[in-house]
Amino acid sequence: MSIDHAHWAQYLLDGVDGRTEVQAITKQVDELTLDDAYAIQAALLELQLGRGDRIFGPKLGLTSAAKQEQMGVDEPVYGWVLESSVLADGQAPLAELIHPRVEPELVFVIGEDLAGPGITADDVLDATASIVGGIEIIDSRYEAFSFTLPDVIADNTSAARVVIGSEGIGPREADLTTLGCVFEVDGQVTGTATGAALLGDPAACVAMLADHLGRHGQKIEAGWTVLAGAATDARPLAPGTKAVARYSHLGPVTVTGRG
Ligand code: OOG
Ligand code: MG
Repeated sequence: MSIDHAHWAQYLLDGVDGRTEVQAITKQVDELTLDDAYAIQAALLELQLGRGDRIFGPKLGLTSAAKQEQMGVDEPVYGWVLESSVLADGQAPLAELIHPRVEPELVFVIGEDLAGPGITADDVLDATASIVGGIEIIDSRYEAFSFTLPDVIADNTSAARVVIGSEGIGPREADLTTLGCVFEVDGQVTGTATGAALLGDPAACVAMLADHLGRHGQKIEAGWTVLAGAATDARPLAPGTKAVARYSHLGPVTVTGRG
């Protein structure tokens, strides 16, 4: 039976709008291919852009062993961050979210278009204006934050909110593979990693994203901001919880759960 992409996109958007968990799609259909999953994700993005939202940039997810092991999914995924999801003040509105978690992100601010296929890590550094730190607030729309690979792709890779640091560096000012991150939640270190935790090289992850978009007739556009994926596992964000990502070379980023 063929999959109704528009139907499942609306199903997931209802979960976002209603702040309610929904049952995984793969529990309700015989087969959900990765192509179907990305088609649902694209339909969901169209619904959100149709409401006047705009693309802040694409994201990678599940690019580290820490994340793949936490979620039980062993392949990277690609999704979209919307402008409306960027938090200027680091205050995460918990009343608008289901069961949010926080995770540190390496962020590429893109200066020139990157059109795949055939993009290399060097091409990514050439096209990058700056590297900054970030924290992503992910919020799977699925029950118990549990999903298979095609489910999480359809659900726009759990994207919910993001906080972007302000102090960055040029893309070749530091070796991104040894750039360090210490992630702290309420003063406790919950994870540490270097950039190499992201499939060996964060810039290579962004190259994979460019190739993925190229296969869909899209490119990474100048002016977009790209999340390369979390290098440590994600932690629950409760009222009053304060998460801090401290980076070597980059300014720190803080998120507080509000509400
Ligand atoms: C999927 C999103 C993963 C990352 O940085 O690995 C992600 C999830 O874990 O819910 O954004
Ligand atoms: Mg992430």
